[in-house]
Amino acid sequence: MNRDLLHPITEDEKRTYDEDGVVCIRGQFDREWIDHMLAVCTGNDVNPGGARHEQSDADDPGRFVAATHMSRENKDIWNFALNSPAAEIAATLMGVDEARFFYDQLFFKEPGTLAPTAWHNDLPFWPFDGGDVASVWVALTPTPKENSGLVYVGGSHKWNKMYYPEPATPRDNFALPEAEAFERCPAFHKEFDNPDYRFLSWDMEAGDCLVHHPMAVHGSGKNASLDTPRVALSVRYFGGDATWHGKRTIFEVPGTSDDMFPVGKMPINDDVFPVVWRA
Ligand SMILES: O=C(O)CCC(=O)C(=O)O
Repeated sequence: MNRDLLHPITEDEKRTYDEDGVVCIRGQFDREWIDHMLAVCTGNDVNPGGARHEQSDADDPGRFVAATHMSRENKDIWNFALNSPAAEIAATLMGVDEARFFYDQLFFKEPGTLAPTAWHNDLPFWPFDGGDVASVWVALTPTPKENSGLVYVGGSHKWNKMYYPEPATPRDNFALPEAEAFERCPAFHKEFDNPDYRFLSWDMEAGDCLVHHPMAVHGSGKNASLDTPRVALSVRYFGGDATWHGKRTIFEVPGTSDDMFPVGKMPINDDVFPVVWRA
């Protein structure tokens, strides 16, 4: 399993991340990582630990399972977050000289799952402020656009819009009052022909990843494949200008509490947010 990048991150990739709020990075994780992480994430009936939520619409032929903070219980996912190239990829694209691990999240859609992932940007879910909180969304199965490939609105990270945080799978009383007041994210799939927007999506091979900015608007559709699950692992990191805001939703990293860090300062705690990369 490779710890170092398999090839350097290019200036072009850095520019794309800055301008579009997302960049597709191909082939940075070796086959061993991807086979292992797919087995870890989907074993035990897609129950690798952490907080697991299932979308359970009776008329959906497939299940949409999302899980967070698996790494706090699952040493393989912790190892991936800390020792795979994901941390260096995120740090390099953010342009920070030190990056800390934030948390991990699994997105699993069985073959034929109709459930979309609602359009959203990530920062409104989180107790952070700042732009340097990057997600590395790693495809663990081949994910062509039609099989629930992620779609981004290019440049939307510069809109400075905090959209209402719609959880990937339904949750009661998810948003706290501050976030409850955020405007609903438009249904951008109805705007695909609108030339005012630049929609970005990619046919992904297993082992390719998308790295996105916390304000980049994104979502995904159904998994049209009738034989291949769509499995993706997002690992998230922060550095640079990231500071503590306090909870906007019920989302909470295990081991933290709302008043544990001073607002407006980077949350420094090596147990919950270990340093994973230094320039
Ligand atoms: O995989 C998906 O459908 C959603 C991924 C996502 O929203 C994220 O990683 O931030």
